[in-house]
Amino acid sequence: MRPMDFSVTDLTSSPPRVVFPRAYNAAIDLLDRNVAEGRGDKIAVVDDRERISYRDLARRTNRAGNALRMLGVAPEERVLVFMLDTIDFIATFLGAMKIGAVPVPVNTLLTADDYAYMLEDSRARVAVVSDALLPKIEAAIAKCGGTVTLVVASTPLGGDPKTHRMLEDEMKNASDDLEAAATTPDDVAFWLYSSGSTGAPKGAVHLHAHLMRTAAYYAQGVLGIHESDRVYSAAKLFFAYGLGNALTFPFSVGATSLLTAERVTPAVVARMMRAHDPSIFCGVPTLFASLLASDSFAASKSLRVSTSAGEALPKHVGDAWHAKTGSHILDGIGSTELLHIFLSNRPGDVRYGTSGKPVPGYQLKIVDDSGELVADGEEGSLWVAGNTAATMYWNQRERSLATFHGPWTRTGDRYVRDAEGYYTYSGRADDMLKVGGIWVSPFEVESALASHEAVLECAVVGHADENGLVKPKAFVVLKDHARASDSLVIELKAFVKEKLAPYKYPRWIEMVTELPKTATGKIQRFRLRG
Ligand code: 3UK
Repeated sequence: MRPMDFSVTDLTSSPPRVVFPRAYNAAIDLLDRNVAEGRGDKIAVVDDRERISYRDLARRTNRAGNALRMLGVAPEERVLVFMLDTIDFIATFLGAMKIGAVPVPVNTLLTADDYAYMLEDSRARVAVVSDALLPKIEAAIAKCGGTVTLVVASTPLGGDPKTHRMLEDEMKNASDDLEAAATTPDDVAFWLYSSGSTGAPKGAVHLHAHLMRTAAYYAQGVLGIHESDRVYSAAKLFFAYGLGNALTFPFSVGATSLLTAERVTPAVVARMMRAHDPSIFCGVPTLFASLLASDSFAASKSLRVSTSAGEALPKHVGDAWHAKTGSHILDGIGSTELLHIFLSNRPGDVRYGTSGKPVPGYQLKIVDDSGELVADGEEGSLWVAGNTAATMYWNQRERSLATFHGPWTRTGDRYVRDAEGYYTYSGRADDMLKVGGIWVSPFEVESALASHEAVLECAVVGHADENGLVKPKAFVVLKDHARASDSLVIELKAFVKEKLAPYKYPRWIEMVTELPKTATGKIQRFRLRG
């Protein structure tokens, strides 16, 4: 039995359905199907260096799959994908899946300690790494003493590949014909790491069937993506949000994905808009706010809709974007666990300040502490059921049991539904912060700060900036309060930036002589918020 057939999406049934053949490989469904259906010459992806058709991308993916096989990657083994947004990222990701292996894309902004953990936890056989990121992975390998095989992919951003194997060479020597592994819709396809408030990152395990289902439910059902769309996702491919936006969704209908390896800035977004005229733009709230604040910004001529996720989109940002561009931003909430957006605004039904209504294909409930449904207008914990939920966190039984309960997944978010059925976000149940759409654990920032010689103790909480978007704020008690000064504040910020992913540093530091504590000595964070 070889996976040759494609899935069939039925959006007219309620809820929408995707039917899978038993022999199924998502890489074939996302790529080869476009060639089989006559879209072989259509441009699948444009990156900083080239534009590639579906036919050529299918071939390059086969080469990447064969190269990984030749490097000794067996079905079910993990391949760490530590890459910037390029055509090679996509060929590596889908090539690994096509041979039945399990690609694990990772956030490119983390520290060597994080990558050392992910290499050990995943037992990755091969790591494919963009040249510009090589020093970080070398530092990680030195820490964990792993035996992973490194393969370096060149990017326009450069970086010295040293004497490592090059992906380009490995692919040159590989056949562009590849027989897919005999997988099923329920086989493990890829993992995505997500961070919790304490403890190590959790590898959320996703299946082959999950990709097309997210495309059917959200991208086709809500966004109405079609073949003639050009999608630019400022959210990168390593993020579940970006992976859906820039790979799954456009490939599910034979549309075009626009990529850049460059770090997202308003200037880069402006250039992408000018150069490629996307019809769909995907960002996070902080980016929409900074685009609106930059004088030179103009949306692309063809822009018909934008999406926002990662954290709640402030109402005034949505209103200002609509006034400026004439098109709407659809705010929707998704998660690494559910893979993509399960609650969203939709075209023709946008209510800024809310997350909209459930995406058809998902069931939602808001419950109190005893698990009873709360009345409309009352706040409770949001749970979601849908067949795109991760099967577990890899090697984390306790944390899996706390999150995945049969068909239901606990989101950890607090929500209120109004009488008309719109859902409004009202905060996290834990201490986790979303900064620029990416998780930050206050505990991690605290331990970084506490490792500075001047610091006695500290507490980190979320604090809203001028746009109503949350950033870390630190309250610091110094060993010697007389040392409190502006220059020490600057030094502490730089110190944290050096130790952690830069987006995690505290934007404000307040020097205090003591922290509010309970009788038992526990810091009372709620007294520091606000
Ligand atoms: C928060 C939101 C309010 C919320 C994601 C789209 O963000 C994604 O995944 P993560 O695992 O984080 C999930 C958590 O982020 N959140 C996300 N979107 C919103 N809060 N309004 C929103 N619109 O706490 C959620 O539990 O990093 C987003 C698609 C795929 C994703 N993985």
